[in-house]
Amino acid sequence: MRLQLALIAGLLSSSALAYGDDNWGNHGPKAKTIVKYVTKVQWKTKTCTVTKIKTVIKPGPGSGTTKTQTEVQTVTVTATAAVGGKDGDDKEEEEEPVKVAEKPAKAEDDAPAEKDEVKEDEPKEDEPKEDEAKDEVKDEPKDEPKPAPKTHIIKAMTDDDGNDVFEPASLMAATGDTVVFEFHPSTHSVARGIFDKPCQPLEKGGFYSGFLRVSGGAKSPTFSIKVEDSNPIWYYCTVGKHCQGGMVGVINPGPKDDLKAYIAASKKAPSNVSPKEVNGGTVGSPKVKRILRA
Ligand SMILES: [Cu+2]
Repeated sequence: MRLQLALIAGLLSSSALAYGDDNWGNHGPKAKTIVKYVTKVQWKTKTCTVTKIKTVIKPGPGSGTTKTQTEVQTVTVTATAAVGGKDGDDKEEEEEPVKVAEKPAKAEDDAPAEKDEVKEDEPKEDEPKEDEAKDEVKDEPKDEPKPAPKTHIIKAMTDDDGNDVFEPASLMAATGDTVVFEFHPSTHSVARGIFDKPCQPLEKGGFYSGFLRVSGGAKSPTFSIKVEDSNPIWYYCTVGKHCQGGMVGVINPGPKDDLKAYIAASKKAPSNVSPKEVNGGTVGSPKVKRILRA
């Protein structure tokens, strides 16, 4: 294209504007003629403008004076209209790389945007994030089992050595968990106690199953309680001297809580006190006769 316009400029300068010379008239032998061609090429519009400025200087009427005549002729040609052909096209193609070169520059500027677009295309990669989200959702159910109540079983029983015991005597349970006291022969109970006052019931917020008498081979009755918090739950059997005999236990003992100390203190308890009412739990076998002792 540039060469195309340059050729046009040359042609116009040499021939297209030359016709004006014939119409200029006679200027006399002493006349001086100056011809200038100003060529302007506008690449954007692909036009070439050639301006012919012809100036004639000749002697004036008086000596020492001159008369100047100036003529301006302008011809504007659009390259595409003036010259076609494969060469021109090829040159245009040659010029395109320049534009292409500009495009990469823009491409660089747009590069982040393209990256963003890539990111937009990457929702496929974001899908894993969704998967992660799903995993998080999956994790939530994993967390849900925490509040989901677990059931712990503590057997109130007489061991092989004839000792009345809770088995296990110590366990950890989360808030919301259920602890099921399972009663085995012959007769036992469970009441929430106080660490500092062994074999005595906790008056408020406690529980008591009543006496549950079980014969051999019968289905074990149960007494279920819910763990309301993480505080230690001390408990004991209120039957006879079972508490003094060491039939005590604890749920969620603290690091400084000592079941052995509770057992030792219970042995010295002057009395084994039963709560006045069955409370604070659920008896699992209504058919079993509960005996309430004041
Ligand atoms: Cu007992």
